[in-house]
Amino acid sequence: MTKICIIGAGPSGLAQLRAFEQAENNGAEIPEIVCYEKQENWGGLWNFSWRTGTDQAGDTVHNSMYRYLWSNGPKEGLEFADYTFQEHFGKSIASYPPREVLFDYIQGRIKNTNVREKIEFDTLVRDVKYIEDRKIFAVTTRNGKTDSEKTVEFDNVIVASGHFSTPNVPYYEGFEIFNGRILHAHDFRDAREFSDMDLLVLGTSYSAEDITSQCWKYGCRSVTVAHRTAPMGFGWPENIKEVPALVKVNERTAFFKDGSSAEFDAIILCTGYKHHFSFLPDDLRLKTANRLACNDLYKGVVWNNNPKLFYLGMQDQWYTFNMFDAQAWYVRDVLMGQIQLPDQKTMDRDPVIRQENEDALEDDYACIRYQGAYVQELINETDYENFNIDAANEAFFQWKKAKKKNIMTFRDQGGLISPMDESISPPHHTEWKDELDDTMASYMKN
Ligand code: FAD
Ligand code: NA7
Repeated sequence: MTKICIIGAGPSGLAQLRAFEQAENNGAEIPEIVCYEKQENWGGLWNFSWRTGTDQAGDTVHNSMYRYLWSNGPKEGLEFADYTFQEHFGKSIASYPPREVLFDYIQGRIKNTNVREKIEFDTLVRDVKYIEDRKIFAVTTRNGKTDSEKTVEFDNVIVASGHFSTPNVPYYEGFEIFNGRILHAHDFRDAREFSDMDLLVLGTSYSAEDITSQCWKYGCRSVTVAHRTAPMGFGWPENIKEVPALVKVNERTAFFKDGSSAEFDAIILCTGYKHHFSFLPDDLRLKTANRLACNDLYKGVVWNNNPKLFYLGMQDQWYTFNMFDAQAWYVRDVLMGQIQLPDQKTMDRDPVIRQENEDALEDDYACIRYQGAYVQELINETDYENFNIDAANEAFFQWKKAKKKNIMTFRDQGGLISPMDESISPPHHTEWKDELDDTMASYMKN
C-alpha cells in the first residue's frame, strides 16, 4: 500500500487529512498516512503558545500569533465549503472572530473522526531524503518527549509546515546599541507589554497594520510606522503616524529617510517571514518569495523537480482555509490516480504563466479575484464542494472598503454574506476597540 507522509498538522495538513477521510467515508481505499506534528496539538499557528524562542524540545517555537488576535480578514473568505460556521456554531456569528473562536471552528469538522490517530505529535521532521534508485523518501523525525529519533520510508511527502514562522529580520545601523527592546512580530505576544510606550514599527503589511492597531487598543503612547516602499495610508488615530524608511538608530533615537528623527522605547519589526525548510535538501526545497504564484509548483502544489513531493499553503494568502482544502483535495486526487499530471514541460511552464499573470495584476482587488479563480480552478478538478467564489471575493472587497473607511472600526462591520449558505453576519455586540474580552464565551454573546 502507498505510504504518505504529511509534515505539519496546521490548517493545511488537517485539510489533507480531511480530504482523505472524506474519500474513505465515500468507500475509497486510501493510502496509509502518517502526519508528523512538532507541537503537542494540532491547529498550526492557531494553536497559540505564550512561548517565544525555543520550545520545550529545544526547537524553534512555531507560533507567530498573539494574545488578542482577531481575524484580520472576513470569516466569509476562509469558510470551509463542507463545514460552515452556521453548522459549527448553530447560528450566524460576526465576521472577524478572535483566534480562540477560529481555532474551535478549525477543529469542529475533524474532532469526531479518526484523523487524530494518524498524527504523531511532539514529532519534529528533521530530515527528508529522496532515495533515487528505490523512488522513496526517507523521513527522519525526532520525538521531543522521548528525545528519540527514527527514520521511516514513504512513497510521497506533503509539506504543510507553513511559511509564517521563520522571521525575516533586517539589520539597521545602530540596532546593537539601541537601549529598548527590538523584536520581530513573530515574538510579539501581548500588546499590554507596550502600554505607555512610544513604538517604532517597520513594515506596512498585515502584521504592521494589526500590531499597530493592537498596541493602540491596549494603550501605547504612540506608534510611528516606517515604510520601505509605500505607506499604508489609512486614516490613523492622531497618535499613530507613518514616516519614510528607517535609516539608522542610536541609543534612543531613530532617523528616517526624510531627515526627521524621533525617540522610541521599542522597535517592532513587522518585516515578514521566510519560506524556510531546514529539513529539506536543495533539490526538494521550495525557494520562493511570499507571492500568490510560487516558484516551481505545478498548480501551486506539485513540486516540479520531483512530482512525488507536494506543498500546501505556500502562497501569500487572501484565501486561506478553503484554499488549503482545494489544494488538499487536488493532491489527494493526484495521489489516488484520479488526476493525471501532464508532461514535464507543461508542469514547468505552469508556475511561470501564473507568475506572469500575477505580475500583471493592478491592485489588491485584482489579486483577490486572481486567488479566487485559482481556488475555483482546483475545485473544478475535484469533488470539493463548489462554492460561490464571487460572494467570497465580495466579502474581501467589503472588508477592504471598510478598512479604508476606518481601520479601527472595520471589525465592527456586519452584513457580510456567507459564500457557502448565504447567511448574513451580525455586527459584533461590542466595538472592537472597546472589547477587551476576546474569549469565545464573550464573542458568542452575539
Ligand atoms: P501553519 O498554521 O503554520 O501550520 C504548520 C504546522 O506545521 C504547525 O503546526 C507546525 O508546528 C508544523 N511544523 C512545522 N515544521 C515542522 C516540522 N519540521 N516537523 C513537524 N511539524 C512541523 N489566516 C486567516 O485566514 N485569518 C487570519 O486572521 C490570519 N491571521 C494570521 C496572523 C498571523 C500573525 C499569521 C502569522 C498568520 C495569519 N493567518 C491568518 C495565515 C495563516 O497562515 C493561516 O491561517 C494558516 O495558519 C496556515 O496554515 P498552514 O497549515 O499552512 O501553516
Ligand atoms: P508580509 O505580508 O510578507 O509583509 C512584509 C512587510 O515587511 C512588507 O510591508 C515589507 O515592505 C516589509 N519589509 C520587509 N523587509 C523590510 C526591511 N528590510 N525594512 C523595512 N520593511 C521591510 O508579512 P506580514 O508579517 O505582514 O504578514 C504575513 C502574514 O502574517 C499574513 O498572511 C497575515 O495574515 C499575518 P515592502 O512593501 O516589501 O517594502
